[in-house]
Amino acid sequence: MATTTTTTTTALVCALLSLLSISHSVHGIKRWPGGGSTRYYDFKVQTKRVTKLCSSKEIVTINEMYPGPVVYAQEDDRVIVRVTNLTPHNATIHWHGVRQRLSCWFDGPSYVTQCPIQPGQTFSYEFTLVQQKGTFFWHAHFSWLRATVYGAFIVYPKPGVPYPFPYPYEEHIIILGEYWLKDALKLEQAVLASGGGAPKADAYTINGHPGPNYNCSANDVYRINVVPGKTYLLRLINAGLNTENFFAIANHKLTIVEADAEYTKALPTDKVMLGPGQTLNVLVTANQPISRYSMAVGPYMSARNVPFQNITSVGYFQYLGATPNSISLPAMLPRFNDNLVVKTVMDGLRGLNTSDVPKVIDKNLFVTIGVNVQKCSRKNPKKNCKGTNGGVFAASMNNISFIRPNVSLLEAYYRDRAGIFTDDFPGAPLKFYDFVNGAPNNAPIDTNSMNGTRVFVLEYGTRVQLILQDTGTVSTENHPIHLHGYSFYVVGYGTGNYNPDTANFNLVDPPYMNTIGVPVGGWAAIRFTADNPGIGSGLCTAIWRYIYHGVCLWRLSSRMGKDLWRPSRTHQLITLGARSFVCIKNHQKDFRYFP
Ligand SMILES: [Cu+2]
Repeated sequence: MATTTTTTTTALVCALLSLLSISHSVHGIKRWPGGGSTRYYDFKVQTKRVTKLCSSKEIVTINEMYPGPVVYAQEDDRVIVRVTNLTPHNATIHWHGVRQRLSCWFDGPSYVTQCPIQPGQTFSYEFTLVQQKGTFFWHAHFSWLRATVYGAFIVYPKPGVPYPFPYPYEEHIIILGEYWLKDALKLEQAVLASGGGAPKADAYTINGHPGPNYNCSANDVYRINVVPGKTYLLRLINAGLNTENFFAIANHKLTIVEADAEYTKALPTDKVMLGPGQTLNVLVTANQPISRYSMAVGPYMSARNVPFQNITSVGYFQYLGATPNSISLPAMLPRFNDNLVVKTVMDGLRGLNTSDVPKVIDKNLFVTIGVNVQKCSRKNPKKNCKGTNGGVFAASMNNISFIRPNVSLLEAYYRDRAGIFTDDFPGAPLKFYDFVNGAPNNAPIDTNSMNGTRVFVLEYGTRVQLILQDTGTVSTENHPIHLHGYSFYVVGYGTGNYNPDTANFNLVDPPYMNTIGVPVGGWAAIRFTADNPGIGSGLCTAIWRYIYHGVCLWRLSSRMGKDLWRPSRTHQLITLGARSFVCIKNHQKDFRYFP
């Protein structure tokens, strides 16, 4: 079991305080907090045998729990999680949505901010939840380990600070996931070897339970018992690997009050869509006749010709006094390709605390996202060419596919090691064309992307607008795009190619999010102020099904001074780094993406 204790700490990094002069804003940092309390957790990465869907297998878990232990904290708390890796696989943990103010060393993406925690090693994550509260989650950030290594991360407001909505009678965590009968890491190896797409999940799950629509799962069902008349807060988290999902409860309205751990204006709806990495808090009032109602999770698949699981995962929303084992009333989920439902909910979503939306922009970035097909080459022998037209799938941003280095990029930057990455990620596509209907090179024949480990440099304090444009090289698709180190205002989105003359922006009350589903065949505009030094990444949370990741890295200019975000007082990273600045090569389970 996870253990947690609370102690008061002194400000560990107060020495840094005087160096910071960041003006007060709603979402900005006022001053460096020492953390109200410190929460300690002990995570053991270990395997566990589970039986699901008529068969059993070993899965990787934290503390033999699936989903993993819930991390609880309060706004401005310090969180310390010691992770001990007892498996033969490399591992890291990412704290999804935590902005990691000056603590990017502990963000978790392997090969970006740290080397993986190798078998037998221990690594402690330490960070402060600076002005952050709400529903977060954590997950493994190494390969497909995150298929089973994930859990909720709940941050409450400070004592005495109320929610901006009526206090619920109870709250429940609902984590959506995907489950494969085969070993997730072996599946990933097979996908990498084939150059094609990933096989569909064998089941969707709610808190690890597939529900009665799947074989052998009549009793493998998540249920919530509710008292008639009471209002419940559901903390919805999509921890799935590849699939965007709809969620609905039969006959019940959901009122969205928080998205990606930031309050929203209350938005009533019948159903919601969550891409991998998105979280939503919804209120549900048990105001229907006493019965058992289905909570349903089904796919949202906007791309063409991609195989996906179409069996709905069901849990029970069961009233006290309902006949046990009664049939549950079915929930109405949208059709798998219902883009309008997704747009309608997004249209209604409004931020609650939005007084610091950047109105003036210093830097306008334009990044295309999508999937390319690269030609088979000497490096991609024939058997690896199961993508469209005998090629190899490669996700890209601005037509550049990310090559994973064998070192931690953050350490490479911190130690001024040359030759690991280049500072030339382009702020706009090298070529403008009909992104939605065309191809990047000689349409439609040449669909190659370039490969590289390229970083975009932002000056500290830059007010950034980033236009994310979906491309249709293989197929247009809704891409959930996530930034590390920042939340951002979603100021606009639309269909087709982005056109600044016709684009409509909301600079008054846009939602403040960390993951945005860029509309299928369309674009989204996000704004943020670059005030969190380090190296972060912008990535598609659902694009793991392709061999190359679409990743765009940013770093802030070193003018900020590296002292501000040096490794923690424990010097753990320095020590670990001295040994493993070059992350261990060819570990038996750590296959590399590129030979
Ligand atoms: Cu994240």
